[in-house]
Amino acid sequence: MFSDNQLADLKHRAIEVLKLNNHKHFTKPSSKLYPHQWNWDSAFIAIGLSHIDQERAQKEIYSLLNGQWTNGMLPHIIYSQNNNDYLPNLDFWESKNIENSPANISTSGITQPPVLTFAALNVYENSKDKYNAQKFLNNIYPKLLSYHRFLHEDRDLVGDGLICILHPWESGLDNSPRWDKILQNIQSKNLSRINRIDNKLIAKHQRPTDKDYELYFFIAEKLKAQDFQINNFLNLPFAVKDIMFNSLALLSLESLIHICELIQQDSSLLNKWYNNLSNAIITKLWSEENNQFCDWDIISDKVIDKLTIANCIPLILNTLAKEQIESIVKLVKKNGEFWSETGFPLSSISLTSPEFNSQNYWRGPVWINMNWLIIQGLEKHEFNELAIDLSFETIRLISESGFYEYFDPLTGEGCGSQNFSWTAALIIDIITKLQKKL
Ligand code: 9WN
Repeated sequence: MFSDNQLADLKHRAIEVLKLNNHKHFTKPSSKLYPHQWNWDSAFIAIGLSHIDQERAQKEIYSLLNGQWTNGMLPHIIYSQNNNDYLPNLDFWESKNIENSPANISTSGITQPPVLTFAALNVYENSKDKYNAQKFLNNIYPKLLSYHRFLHEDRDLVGDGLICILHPWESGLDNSPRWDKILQNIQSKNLSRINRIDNKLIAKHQRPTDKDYELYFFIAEKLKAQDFQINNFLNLPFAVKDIMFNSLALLSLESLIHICELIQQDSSLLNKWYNNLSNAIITKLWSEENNQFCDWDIISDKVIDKLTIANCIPLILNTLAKEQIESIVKLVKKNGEFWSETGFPLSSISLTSPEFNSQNYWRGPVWINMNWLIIQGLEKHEFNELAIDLSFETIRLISESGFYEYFDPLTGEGCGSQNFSWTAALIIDIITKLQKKL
């Protein structure tokens, strides 16, 4: 379907995108729309970089960990100084006033999906200079451990082993319809109008609405008012056991246990977290009624039963029952819920869902990190042919449309920002692995 030269050329163009977005010790998600360092973006970016420049991949992770708080929290944004072209800007979070935050770095006060530890292990595995990579793992291990302690202790709000997110931005899939009901139920007279920058750079219909933004700021203000420390979750406007976030935390924990073996550290505490989280995902986030994994809203104490690609991300786990694997594979294959006969896979929500909108952010478009995670899951459970088909369709989409942030699943049209870093980074990973196989 693609010649060796075509694959090499696309990879070369992807490397150029990462060069373009390189900023000192990290890579911006895109140069204008997202001019700072983002948490899970950097993890995906480091995976791509690990195939082409080990030193830079390691730097990307060191830079992210520099923003870590003393309670282990890894912020969703680490701000570059002197750039006020993004909202919320660094002053919004007032993180400098908070004891836990790093002294000379401005960060947000919330986190993002935990892909970092998985990425760090990938960087080690893809490295040429193993001596240096081992040193890198030794250096970052205490920070990774404290990060996971934060997730498994501070964020296990109910005490059942599952991790809670406190803001739609923490999900990474900000305006996913999974959050609609919770956001609709927030009754407040204190919503302030936000003078947005994002929708002046990108077509309005491709971004979240003004109302979404008002609610995002309102929820963040509430968290800020309590210094991002949670005493009573019932007072929070938003608190969810997010199925994708928990699956990524388990994947990352598995990587941390592996890192422990590599650098000869004791992993007994990690094994305890692992067993708790793994059992809790399988027993508490699997809905027999819907025959799918679901999120849980802890404030209303109710299941969230939307069907989105996030509900399929548990496929990356080792610990699923055969029926659970089969039900996800049925959803993600061609002519399933996310891949139409004539379109491009995988849409971010079910193509038949009433909320489906082919160009609006996380409410329909294809995102390359979602495809990439599903490819990892398919390979893990040996659906190799389907993994290769999805890999080639992802390559086709980018080679026809460019390195966009997201894509219309019906037409392939690129949406959001151009020259988006994780699109480039993950296609480097996909192509490199295909080149080894073919
Ligand atoms: C808010 C940077 C980030 C991604 C998120 C994506 C988008 C930010 C925004 O961009 O979110 O964090 O301003 O919309 O939803 O997943 O990490 O690429």
